[in-house]
Amino acid sequence: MAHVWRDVMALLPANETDFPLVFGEVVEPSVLVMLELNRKELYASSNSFCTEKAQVIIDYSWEKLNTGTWRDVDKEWRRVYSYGCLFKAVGTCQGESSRDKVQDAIKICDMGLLMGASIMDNILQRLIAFLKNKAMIPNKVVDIEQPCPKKLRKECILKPIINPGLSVQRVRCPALESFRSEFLEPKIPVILEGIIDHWPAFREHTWSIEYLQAVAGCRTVPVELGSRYTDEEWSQKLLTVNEFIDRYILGQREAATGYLAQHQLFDQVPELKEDIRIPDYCCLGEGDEDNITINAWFGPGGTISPLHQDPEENFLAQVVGSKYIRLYSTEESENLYPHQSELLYNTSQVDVENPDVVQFPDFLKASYQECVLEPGEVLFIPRQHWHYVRSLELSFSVSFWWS
Ligand SMILES: O=C(O)CCC(=O)C(=O)O
Repeated sequence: MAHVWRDVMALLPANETDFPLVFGEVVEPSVLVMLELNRKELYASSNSFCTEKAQVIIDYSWEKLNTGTWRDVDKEWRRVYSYGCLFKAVGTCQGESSRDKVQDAIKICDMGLLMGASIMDNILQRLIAFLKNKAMIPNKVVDIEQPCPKKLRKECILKPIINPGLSVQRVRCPALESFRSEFLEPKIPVILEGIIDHWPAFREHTWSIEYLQAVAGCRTVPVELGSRYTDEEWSQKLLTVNEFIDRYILGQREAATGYLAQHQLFDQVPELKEDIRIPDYCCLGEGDEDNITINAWFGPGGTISPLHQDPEENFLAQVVGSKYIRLYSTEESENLYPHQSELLYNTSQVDVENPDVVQFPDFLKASYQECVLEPGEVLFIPRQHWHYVRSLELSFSVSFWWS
């Protein structure tokens, strides 16, 4: 593979003077000196940049990012961390560029995007775009339509029979005003049909394992491991999308469940964001588009999100596969036995489809609605409405949290 160093340097300011290193007072002078040293070396002698100093910056700021609660971490430290990642990623691209080196550099940039803050006109994202396209990271090709029977985990889709008396109603493209008066204001869940058919995710770029590998295979993302986040053994791990697909979708670790459930995926992978659209109905909220949180939920059949509630209105859009969903209104909260701990107070202790009725006797008194959400459908979950979700097969959904 060709050298990429010169092209990578071309993404950076032309000289040291134009390379910004400006931080608030919280960043100690010694850290600034280290950052300046990195910058100096980057421009001083081409192709002999040493990544060790960059690692010092990463390690030092990592400590700051992991002290106290995340919301109290000063954004300046997140910027310092991103600079450390930038220096290290650029340094990694020196010399003959092997695929492994390029993959390492992309991973370092992803860490900066996940844990750091935006710097220099989103240079980490631009560097990844260059490395992915120009350095041509190979994408494995697996056709979801013609899976290799030995590898793809056998999915047995037993769709629950929905009791018509309990089923969530469906409406086709309601007018904004009728959605507001009939569902949003009275807090009534509804499945909206026909409102996302135009998404490129269903047309030009049909979402499939193959497509995901092509646009995001080499990207590092946090993955949830364990059947549900309330379990003791539940954990999070950083994996590339390809690793996640190999291990948890194509079934090499049959016993374990992995879920790519995260709000940063669409910022990290702009190609995926271009395949979806914010539903028009979100304009009924008070915030602007920047305040809408867009979450990705990608995982194998059997992935469960335990019964919980969220503080915002939600449009859960189903793109690939189907999901069984149970909904309880806030009036039922007492019968749902929320966890006592501050961290999980919005999550029920009850295993919805297999409840322990001795420990949680009132659970059976709670009235609910249910549905199987199919591709192309969007479920409106009113703010604070309790929801339980189980994927019935390989599934990719997108949710929009808005207020
Ligand atoms: O699809 C899922 O597994 C969970 C979705 C969810 O909880 C949400 O969108 O708030």
